[in-house]
Amino acid sequence: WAFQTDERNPPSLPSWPIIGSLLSLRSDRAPHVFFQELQEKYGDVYSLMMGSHNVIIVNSHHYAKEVLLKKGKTFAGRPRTVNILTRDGKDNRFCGLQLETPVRRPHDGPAGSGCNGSAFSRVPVCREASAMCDVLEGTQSVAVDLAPELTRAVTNVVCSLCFSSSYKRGDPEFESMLQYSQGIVDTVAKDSLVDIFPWLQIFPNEDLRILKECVSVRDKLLETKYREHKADYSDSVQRDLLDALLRAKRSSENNNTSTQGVGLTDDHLLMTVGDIFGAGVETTTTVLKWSIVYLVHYPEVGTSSCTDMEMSGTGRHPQLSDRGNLPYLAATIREVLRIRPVSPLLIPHVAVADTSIGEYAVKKGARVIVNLWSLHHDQREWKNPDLFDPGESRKHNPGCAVPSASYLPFGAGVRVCLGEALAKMELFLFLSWLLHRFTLEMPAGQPLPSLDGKFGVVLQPQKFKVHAHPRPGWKAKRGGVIENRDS
Ligand code: PLO
Repeated sequence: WAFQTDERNPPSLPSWPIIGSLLSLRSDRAPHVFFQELQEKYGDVYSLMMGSHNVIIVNSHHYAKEVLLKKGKTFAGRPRTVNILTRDGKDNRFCGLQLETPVRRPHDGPAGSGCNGSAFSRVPVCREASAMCDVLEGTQSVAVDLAPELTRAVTNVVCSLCFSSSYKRGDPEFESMLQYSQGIVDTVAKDSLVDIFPWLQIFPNEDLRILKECVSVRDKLLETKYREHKADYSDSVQRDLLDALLRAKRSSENNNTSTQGVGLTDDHLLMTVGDIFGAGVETTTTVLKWSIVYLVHYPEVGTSSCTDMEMSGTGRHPQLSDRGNLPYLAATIREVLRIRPVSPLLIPHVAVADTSIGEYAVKKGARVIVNLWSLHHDQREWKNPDLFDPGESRKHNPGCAVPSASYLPFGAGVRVCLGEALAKMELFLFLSWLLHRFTLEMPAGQPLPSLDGKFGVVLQPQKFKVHAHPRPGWKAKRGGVIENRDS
């Protein structure tokens, strides 16, 4: 007894030198599902070795909140595994360390512009939603893959925030962006393999080659945008995020006492804007795709959302101010984010000091993976967690934004998603516009799209085609004003 300390190590998977717990980690399942299965045997918190790294997997919300909120700063470190993508962590969110001075969120509006949350009014989501619906109307009930148009709409929102630019249909730069981005999403998560076998970085394999190639295409695109911005930059106007970062860089150069000698380099700036751009596109697009998957699986959900709209008496297209009037659609979006979280393992955290999670000791340098999938599918917290049920999730906690404590689609704490507010606004507007103008249906004889995700750095649905039938009562009049022909 005399030797027993209060804190003990978490239950651990068997592990061997060099390969770590690799032999126990062989599974056909996606990592988040497999980690949830291991929870039955090892409990809510357990540890394993990835090569020489001690990794702690957290599978319940009590412990997750300790990591993200209560001890958020102690667990705010990031592994340097995405260094190819971020030029050795020179972004400040995804991989790099938190800056001491809070960085303005993009939706706060450009620094010094005096904008607050209402800067949203300047984000052209409705313009993009309308353009997307027009394109879909042109498909004349031929089954189409909605993904490219959804991606273009979301990309244009982020593009106008970051670079004040947008892409037309068929723009070759957009096509190349689609391609490199998919390449990065598919390969970057596999860097956990690089963690296990660090020499993979030295002896390039196929994935690493794809990743490097895609990153170099991306970097060229970012560098061009940067060059163009520098060429016509002016201190008096701030068009977008890139201008705001440029201004911050210039003022830190003029006033180098504030920056502890580190300064903002070109790389920092490029990687920061690259993260925001990449995250802004891939995440929101993925949630929209999942929403459509679930809407075709559960057509009654779309009908109920539309009933909401009709009830709220909108003889026009939905606007942001309608958000409070469409509770069923809001519940649907929440349920999609629960059942298919974009980032089921969030991004690994690293303990920056010796600490603990619950009753377990955690050493400095340990990696901590919060398994959001386990939180969102926890039998103790959710009735039938594998069932898509916006109605049920709403009943849990009526009128409340958060349906259960075991729900963190955007993470929490110092590393919380930077784009949460923007994402929620886009999801609401894009989906309400889509449902307002179309009914979505599978082509006759086609099986429903798979509910299994494709695991990558984001959990994406597989490709599928749907019919977008224009709703009979609605017709766009010139000038973007919409009327209900039946009324
Ligand atoms: C998506 C592909 C882009 O080309 C590069 C990129 C940058 C930031 C990443 C993002 C990708 C995927 C989603 C990530 C985001 C940072 C935060 C976000 C990981 C790889 C999530 C879901 O946490």
